[in-house]
Order: sequence, then structure tokens, then C-alpha cells
Amino acid sequence: MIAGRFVEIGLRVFVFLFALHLFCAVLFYFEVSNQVQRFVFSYATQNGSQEELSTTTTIPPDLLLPNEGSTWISSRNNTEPCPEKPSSLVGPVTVKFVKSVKLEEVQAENPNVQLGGHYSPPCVAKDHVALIVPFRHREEHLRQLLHYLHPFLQKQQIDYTIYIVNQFGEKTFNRAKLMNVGYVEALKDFPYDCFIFSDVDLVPMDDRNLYHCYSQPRHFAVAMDKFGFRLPYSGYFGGVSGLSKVQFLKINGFPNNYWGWGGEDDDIYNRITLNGMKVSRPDSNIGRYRMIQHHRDAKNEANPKRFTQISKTRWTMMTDGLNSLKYQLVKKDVYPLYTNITVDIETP
Ligand code: BGN
Repeated sequence: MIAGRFVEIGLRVFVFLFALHLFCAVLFYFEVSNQVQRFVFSYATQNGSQEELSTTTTIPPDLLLPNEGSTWISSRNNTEPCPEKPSSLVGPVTVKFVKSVKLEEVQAENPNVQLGGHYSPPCVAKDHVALIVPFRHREEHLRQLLHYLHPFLQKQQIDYTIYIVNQFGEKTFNRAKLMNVGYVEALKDFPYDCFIFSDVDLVPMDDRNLYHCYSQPRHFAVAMDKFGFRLPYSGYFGGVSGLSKVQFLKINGFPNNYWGWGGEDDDIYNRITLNGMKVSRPDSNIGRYRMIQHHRDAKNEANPKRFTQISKTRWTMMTDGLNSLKYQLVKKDVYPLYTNITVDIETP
């Protein structure tokens, strides 16, 4: 009788341990498979594909159009909330980078965009979006991006402002730190509650890919032409992503110590999952992007520390981020189509 009871308990314990083991194995498999995919992918694409940096630091005159007026006018003369899916959406949009775009034309085509690159739809939008673009020496890309993005966001009835965060000087680029600066500087202008971070060379190809914030951190650029319109690996968080203020604060912002190409987006992905959140994504037929063609950059080298850095996110994220961010604001200018922040983020 007692022996039978022991056998039964033993069996239950065994079944429980077996199930636990299976569960851990599945978790471990996904975690390892993501890491392996990342590493394989990173080695296969060493040095990324960033454009050669020119040595000019001046912004061409047509990007510096005259300022008119000084405050944003809210076009919200009614209190109607914006619809979840605006009727103005058409789905796939044609994106072709054939001719060089002039900013005067972009300005003329977007009369409702206000100083600093701000737009308020004629309804109450779900959130106030600061669209942050880390930048250096990509003036032609910026013209193209503004040409496509302003009409795209207005059709989506997003309440937004575009911030270009320009890294001062010619030292190693630091994408994630620039995005942190964009977050802090945007909040000095307005209490935004949603932050979307976009590379300057990525243009969305479907207007159903809504640029607002979601209940979980959002990865928008899931199907880029350069990756054959597929996610390169399951934990990819690069290109275009968005976090609400609450989500951003929960992960202590982005890392400041990724100098050079690669890994910072993986660190952000780690921060999100380690803090109990899950990345949300659009369907791959909606999250499609075209990358503006450019040459590989011989000078902008891959960050050699990125492999060790991303393996330590768990321990670094609470001390490296928003709470350790240091920078010198060189200047902040409001132009008709965007707000331009030039920042000295120092050197590694
Ligand atoms: C990855 C890079 C990402 C980059 C994508 C796409 C690393 C870290 C070492 C595994 N990650 O491999 O930063 O966005 O490629 O180009 O290099």
C-alpha cells in the first residue's frame, strides 16, 4: 500500500520533471537558435552596408529652407478620435528612387506640415509620435525619405514630428546613442508618448504599416528588399522600430556603448525580452521596405566588441542607457520639414 503510494508520487514527480525539462528545452532551443541565426548572419554580412561617409559637415542650402512662423497650430477643431484604419489608406505604395528630390517640392507637396516637420491630423490621434532618425552625411537619402514619409504619415493620420539627429564630427558612428539623444531632445519640445526610430535609407512600401505605438514594442521593418523581403533572423530588430515612452523607460532606453556598425539593435531586442516584453510585428506583406541604394563603406567598420556586448545585455542594461547618457548639444534648428539636432556624442 505505502510502496504503491511512493511509486505513484515518484511517477508524478517524474512526469513533472520531464515536462519541465521539455519546456526548458523548447525555451533553450528558441533562445539558442536566435543567437545562432544572429551570429551566422552577422559573419555573413560583415561590415553591413553603410554608405561611405563624405567629409563634408555642412548641410546643403536646400535643406535649410527659411523658417516661417514659430508655433504649431492644432488642426484639431473637433474631438473625434481618429479611426483605427483611416479610409485614406491604399495599401502598397510605389517607391522608386529615380530622380533627385528637391526639398522645395516636398514642402510644396505637403502644405499641412508645420515648422519643425510637425503634423496634426483633423482628428484626435491615438498617440503623439516623435519620429527619430540617426544621421550623418546622407543628405540625398534624407530628401528621399522626407518625400515619401510626409505623405505616408499624413495618410495614416498620425500626429507626428520628424527629428533628425545628426552626429557632429567624423568619429565612429553611434546609432543607438543618437536615438537616445533624439528621445531626450524631443521630450524637451512636447510630451510625446510614442517614439519611432528609423534609418534614413528605409522607405516603407505599404501605408497599412501604421507608424504609431503598440501594446508591445514594435518592429516595423520586417521585410526589406535587401534581405529578400524576409526577416533575416527571428530576433532582428533593426531598421525601423517603435516604443511607447513607458516601454522605452522600462528598458532604460538604448545602449550608449555600441560604436560602429552592428549589434545595438540586438542589444535593444535583448533589453525588450529580458524585461518581459515581446516584440510585435506587422505581416510580412505589409512591413515591406525599400532601401535607398548606396555603396558599401570601407571606413565605417563593424564594431568588433558587438559579440561580447550582446552577450552581456542582462548585466549592462541597467547601467548603460538613458540613465548614463551624456552629450553636448551643438545646435537644434527647426526647418520646415524636420527638426535638426546636431550633437557631439564624444568618442568611444
Ligand atoms: C546582424 C547585426 C545587426 C544588423 C543585422 C542586419 C550583429 C551582432 C552580432 C551577432 N548584429 O547580424 O546589428 O542589424 O545583422 O544587418 O552583428
